[in-house]
Amino acid sequence: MNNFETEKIRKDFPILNRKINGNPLIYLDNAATSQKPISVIESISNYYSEYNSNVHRGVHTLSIEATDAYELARTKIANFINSKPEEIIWTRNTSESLNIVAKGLSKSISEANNIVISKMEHHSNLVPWQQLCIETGAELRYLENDSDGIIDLVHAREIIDKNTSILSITHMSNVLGIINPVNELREISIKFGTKLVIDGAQSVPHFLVDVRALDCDFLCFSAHKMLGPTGIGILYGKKELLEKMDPNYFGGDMISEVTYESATWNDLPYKFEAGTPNIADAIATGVAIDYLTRIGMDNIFRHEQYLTEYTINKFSELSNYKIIGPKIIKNRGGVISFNHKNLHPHDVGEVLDKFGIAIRTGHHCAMPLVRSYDIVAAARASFYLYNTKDEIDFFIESLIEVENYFK
Ligand code: 7TS
Repeated sequence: MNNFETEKIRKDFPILNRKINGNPLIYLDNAATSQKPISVIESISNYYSEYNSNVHRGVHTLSIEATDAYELARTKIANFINSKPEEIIWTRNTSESLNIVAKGLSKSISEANNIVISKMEHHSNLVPWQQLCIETGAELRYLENDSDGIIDLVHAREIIDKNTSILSITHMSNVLGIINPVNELREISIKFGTKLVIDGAQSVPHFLVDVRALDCDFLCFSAHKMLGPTGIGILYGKKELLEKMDPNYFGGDMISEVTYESATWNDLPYKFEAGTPNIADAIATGVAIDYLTRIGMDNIFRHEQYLTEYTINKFSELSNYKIIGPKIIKNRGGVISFNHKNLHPHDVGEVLDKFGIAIRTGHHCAMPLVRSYDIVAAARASFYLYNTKDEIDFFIESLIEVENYFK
């Protein structure tokens, strides 16, 4: 992606015109949430001003329009990840999607089983499995990785066995930026019938994820990290597995027949969508998908890799800052965690904010991973399609200014 296109893209994001503390906003906190293009923002207001109505209920025009738009958005998601619409369930976010899977599979887990995850999981893909193991007596096993985050596949072959019911792994780490070898892990686990769950919160927004090619059983991601609104997430599940899985929530829309004594469940995907859904935000998510598709996921990933490589090279000139994670671009996305050898990351983040630069600092909801580096927090810059090389230059200059600020 050349600079001209990035400049064109930037015009679609009204927030990028903001000044923060007198400086133009440089938004490098995309792993936390992305900014939204005007088409997504307008889609929400258009829904409420033109056709706000409940879905799957009415025979009136507004309800039909709302239902059509809501279901079209589901189809757009399905096409985007190469699945079928009935395999797409709207949730609140990645965290809820993962919790639904963990709860839904709980009946098939016993103390004879083990569940395998990595040591770099976001709490959303760690705590639900930890809780499931506490409830069922199953063993929670961890894949090992080196300090760059590279998973040890020899060790993986040792711990994944015939009792491994679930292998749940983040596609891309929100701390290290590494892209995990999900294909290899699928190959290792497939002969045991292990269910593969992928946390796609950091992958689906940034590169093409094809659930058929990956042969994953579940994929969880959030709209807000991919130009869409907050409050809406996606759970993809293989049809045959979703059909066997119990729903977590009961109520309107998710039933087929109800008597005073019992109830039966609606078809997929509605079995998992109790109550009035987040209609406006689902529709706006479809608009976000349109935007990403128009730019092209390959172009987006290439642009982010270009920015990441450029930033990593620039960091080598900063003697007091150290990157946590791989320093090469292979199998890596646009998330760079780093620390100053003397300054606390929160101080670094606060001074950067004075220059208009937004980064995240903290444990990034991956406390055990961050602690394994003998630190309590890290600073993190994360990129998206609207970031530019000039912004990176200013960011790097500002990191030097941060040092001067505390001198
Ligand atoms: N999994 C990964 C890999 C994530 O990065 C996040 C959010 C989640 C799950 C949870 O997503 P949610 O939409 O349910 O909150 N990660 C971050 C982050 O890195 N900074 O803020 C949120």
